Amino acid sequence: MDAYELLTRNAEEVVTDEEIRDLAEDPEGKRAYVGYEPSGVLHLGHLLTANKLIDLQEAGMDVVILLADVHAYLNDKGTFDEIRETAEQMKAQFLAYGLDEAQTEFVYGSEFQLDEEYVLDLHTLEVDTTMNRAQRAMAEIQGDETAKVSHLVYPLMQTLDIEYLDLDLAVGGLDQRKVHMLAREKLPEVDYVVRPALHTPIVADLTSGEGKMSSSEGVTISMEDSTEELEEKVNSAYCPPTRDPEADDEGNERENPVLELFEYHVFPRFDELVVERPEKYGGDLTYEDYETLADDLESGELHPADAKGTLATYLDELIAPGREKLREIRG
Ligand code: NAL
Repeated sequence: MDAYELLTRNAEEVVTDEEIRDLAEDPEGKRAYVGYEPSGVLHLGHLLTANKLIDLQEAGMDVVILLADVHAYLNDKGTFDEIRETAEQMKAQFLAYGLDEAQTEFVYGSEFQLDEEYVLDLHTLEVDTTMNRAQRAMAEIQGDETAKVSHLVYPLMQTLDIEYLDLDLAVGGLDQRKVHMLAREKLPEVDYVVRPALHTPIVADLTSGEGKMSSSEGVTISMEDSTEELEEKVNSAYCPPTRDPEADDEGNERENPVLELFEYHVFPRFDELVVERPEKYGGDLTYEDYETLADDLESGELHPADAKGTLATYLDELIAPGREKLREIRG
């Protein structure tokens, strides 16, 4: 796979394609950047961006993971000490998941976001940005709660981070796109350079095939799940046998969470999947690419129950090292 393909596969959007092509010309040692509000346990939402980070590392890029402790604090996620502790656990789980330790740098937001120069730059952006503009940028991250002043500062800080960490590429879920657009608009106004952004899709909730899969809303799978819990969640996942004609509106071909998990979580990490079936049901099936598996599910060649069993097996293999790590940490 060439560098451009590694950078862009499974991405929902790149801004802009031309800038990403430039980056793909010489990715060696370039810095990609993702930020997460620390939380104790990684779930599939985190792992989807992590898969992209692994692609980028394979293309030769270095990865900076911002443990966004100040952002989590602004978003009311706990006391500073609590947030710090969950960040340490998060770090261990990312490495266990398969990020290359030599190509990964972890940075706490509070290491630089409280410096005088940063704070003054932040105030400049505050002067320069209407409340309405900041609030719009934050809408998808914040959810439904009433906006606080901290929610307006949050996207401005995220904008500034892209400059302060000296990045070549900002990566995030599609829910981060408005903040990245704000950054593209505002950074030049304070004489900083615009960087390209890459957005991963938001995978549907496991049970409904709609909405955002995260730890707080809907059913997801996390590093905390036992093999049995994982199997149970996958087995009760929504898995319509045919294409949903209305799913196209969202830019999503099939809103089938089982297929989405194969596409975004399993195929990127395994060269080949084996669906084990008894001889009387046709024997084992082997898949090297997602499209063939999806077509077989839709044509009836692959039964949803067999697809789910296989999915659970591979997901379990992916989360097993992180699950072990968590057990170790928690004792
Ligand atoms: C992501 C987050 C916080 C700060 C960032 C700074 C630069 C780039 C990405 C960042 C967390 C993210 C979330 N807003 O919703 O989890």
